[in-house]
Parts: sequence; C-alpha cells; structure tokens
Amino acid sequence: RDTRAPFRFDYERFRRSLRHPVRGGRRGEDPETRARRMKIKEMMKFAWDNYRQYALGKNELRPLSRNGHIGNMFGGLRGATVIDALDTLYIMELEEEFQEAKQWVEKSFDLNVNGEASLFEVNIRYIGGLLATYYLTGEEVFKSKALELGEKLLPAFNTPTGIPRGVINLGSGMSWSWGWASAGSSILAEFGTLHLEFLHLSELSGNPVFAEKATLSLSQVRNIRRVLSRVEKPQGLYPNFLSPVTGGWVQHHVSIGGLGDSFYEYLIKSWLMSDKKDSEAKKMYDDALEAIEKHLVKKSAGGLTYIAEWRGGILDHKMGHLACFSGGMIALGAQHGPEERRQRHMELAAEITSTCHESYTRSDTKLGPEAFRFDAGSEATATRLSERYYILRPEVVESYMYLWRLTHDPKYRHWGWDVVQALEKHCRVESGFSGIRDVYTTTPTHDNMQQSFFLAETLKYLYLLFCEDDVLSLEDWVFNTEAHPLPINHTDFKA
Ligand code: DMJ
Repeated sequence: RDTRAPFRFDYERFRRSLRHPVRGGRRGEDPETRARRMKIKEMMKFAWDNYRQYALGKNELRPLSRNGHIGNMFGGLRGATVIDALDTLYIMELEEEFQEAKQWVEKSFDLNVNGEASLFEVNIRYIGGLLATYYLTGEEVFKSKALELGEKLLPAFNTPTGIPRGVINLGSGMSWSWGWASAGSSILAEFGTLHLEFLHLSELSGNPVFAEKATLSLSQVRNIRRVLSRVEKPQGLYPNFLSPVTGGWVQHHVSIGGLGDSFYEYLIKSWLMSDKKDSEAKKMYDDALEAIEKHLVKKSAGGLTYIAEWRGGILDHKMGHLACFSGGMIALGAQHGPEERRQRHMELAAEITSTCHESYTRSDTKLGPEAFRFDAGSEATATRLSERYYILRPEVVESYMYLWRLTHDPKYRHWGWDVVQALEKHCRVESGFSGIRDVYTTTPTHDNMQQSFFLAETLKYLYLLFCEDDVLSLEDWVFNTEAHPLPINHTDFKA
C-alpha cells in the first residue's frame, strides 16, 4: 500500500519564484510603440473572433469559405486554434476572448478520441499550450487536461530503443512511423522536441498513479538523449532520420530547417529551463553548433550569411523559412560563455536574421517564401514555383523578437512593423487571415487557411516585439517551439 501523501504542485510558491509579473509592469514607452502593440492586439482579436464565429471547435479557420478545417494531424482532437491561442489571448489581456476559449476547454475539449495523431504536433501545440496557460493562470483545468493527454502519448515510446515513433493512435496507443519517413525511421525534430514539455508534465503530476507514469516519461526523454549521445555523428552533425529499432541513422540528410530545427532549439532551451544545470544539453548544443558553423554556414556571392542543408556530404544551398528561427536561437545561446564566442555567435545570429529579412524584402509582398536559395544567380529568393508560398509562419518575426530583446537595435522593431503591414495588406481577408500562394505577386491568391500557429506564435512574437522586456521575461520563461511559455526552474529561489 502506498502511504505517501499525494504530491501537490505548489502553484503559489512557483508564482513567487518568478522575477517579473507575467504580463510585465514597466511603464514609460513611447506612444508609437504602444499604438503598434495595440494594432497587433486588434489583429489577434480579429483572428480569434472569426475563428470563434465560423470554426469554433474545429482545428483551424478557413477564412474565405468561412468554415472550419479538421485535418488529420491531431488524431481526432479538436480545437487546435483554441489551445494554441489561449496564452496569447491571456498575455494580450483579451479577457473576454480568453474566457470564451477557457469555457470551450472546460465544456467541449474531448480527450477520448481514437485517431492517428502526430506525437510532435500534439505535444508542441496541445501539451505546450495547456501547460503554458496553467502556469500563467493557475487554473487547474489546464493542468489536468495536459496531464491526461500526456499519459495518452506514452505508448509511442514502446520501441526497442525507446525512441518514439512519429504517429500514435490516441485511443489504442498503437504507434508507427510516418509512411513518408524512410525505412520506418523517426524524425530528429520530432523525437527531439519533447523534453521541455515532458519535464513539466513530470513536475506537475500530482496523482501518484500518474506520477509513476510521469516519472517514466521523464526517463523516456532522458533515454532519447542517451541514444543520441551514443550514436556516431558524421562530422559532428545530426542527420534527420533515426531508426527507433536499431538506434542508427537511416539517411544522411542534415538540416537546421524542417526535420531537424527544434531538436537544436530544445537543447539550448533545456539548459536554460534547468537554470543552467543541465550541462549535458548545453554540451550537445555547443558541439552541434560548432559542427554547423564549420560545415553548413556559408556566405553568398552577394555577402549574405546562410545555413545550407547537407546531403551525405553534399551541400544544398537552400534555407527554408523554418530555418529562420535559428537567428533567435543562436542569439539566445550566445548570452553565455566566453566573450569571443559570445560576440561571434551574436554576429552570426544577426547575419542570419538579416538574410531572412532579405528573403522578405526581395519579394513583392514583403513576406518571405517557404524556401529560398543561393545558387544559379539567386540570392535569398525562391527559385521553384512550389516554394513561393507563405502560410503565416512565425520564424522570421521570432528571430526579430529575440534579437530585439537581446540587442535593442531599433531595426528589429522596424522590420517587425513591415511584416505587420504586409500581413494586413496581403493576408487579411474579410473573415480572418489567410496564407498566400505566391509572395512574388502583389495580387496573390489566398490558401484559405488561418493556421493555429499564427495565433500561438506569429502574433505573439510580434506583440512581444513591441512590449517592454518584462512581459514574459526571458529571465523567467523559455518558449516552446510553438511559442508557449514554460517557466525556468529558479533553483536559487527560497520560499
Ligand atoms: C510551428 O508549429 C512550430 O514553430 C514548429 O516548430 C515548426 N512549424 C510551425 C510554424 O511554422
């Protein structure tokens, strides 16, 4: 018989451990900054109101046909936009809208579903969104839903190596690899993007039955590290496909963009979230970045710094929009360590961010394409028709936000404001915001989709760019890869 008293997370103590009020408290900004922030808040309200009116309970809004989209990424779960929007609504003090979203979670968010979900997407959007909203508000409903859903993800780890497979049936617990991933492999950016959320699931588990599982979940993510540190890395690089059966690489494609991206992000953020105690994560990040600098960072003929992709030793001179988060990540990681390294990394971060900015300014809409290249005479522009679209992605403004916070160079706010204006001009339609099919025409066709990450990330990062630094301070929070803030564990805090 277990006689231990059930664990209860001490929320009040946690709040006292924060160094800044979550929504900030500093004053003194100029009227223009405030007006710009208010404009972004209005955009969020517009995106939310239209979703609520036409698509509440579906996963995304289709703003042209004015209906909802469900898709097949979330295994029957609904309300991806609600969960992704919660913390942004809260931070922006859209109180009424936050209450609407909360009520939907309380009354309609059903976890008893039976469909095939992406472990990664459910983790970053649903678990991340619920955890962040719990930490911001202390409302139990968000914690209990996060824990319940977290438990449903655990069977994906039942593989010979403990490296989870990408797809899980949330009802049966059966899991398998993506059909498109070579030879039944798992994806680096997917199994490498669980650590932050799973640590918090562990931390919060109050129910002894769940605690047992959560402890298990903690060891599951630790095991991922173990497998990765053992496997040989070609030139110190991490390929994107790994077999969950043998623990060996399946294909030698390396990318800091799609398929690889957030694995690197979660290494440096795991270290920051642990109050700089998780030195294993820091070392893995430092080593990986060193290999990236050595083998993938290049300068174009026109002087633009970019990070190429690597295919079995051959460079592909291409950067995806997704890879543009790396400016922010490298700047964040540069704050620590010897001065020479700090300066070199801050420069690299600024140069990459500037290249990503160029990919925006060189288009007719002033929004960036899905991928841009540095070959055959092209410099930061898309060369293929299939790469000219923009789906409201956040990575470029994410880097502006970090670079602004870490340098206070006003150009980042100017660049961010240019994006706001371009979004208003080309993506705002009568009933929401839509992606566009070609950034190189001023009369673009809309894709009829308001992605949930537009509310979770793009609008949140833009808003934070025009906030004082104590709103979701980087001293208290790390953002998960869907921009959901998770608290740093202040180990020196005495109650
Ligand atoms: C988001 O879901 C996350 O930022 C993820 O890490 C990458 N893709 C989208 C946004 O582009």
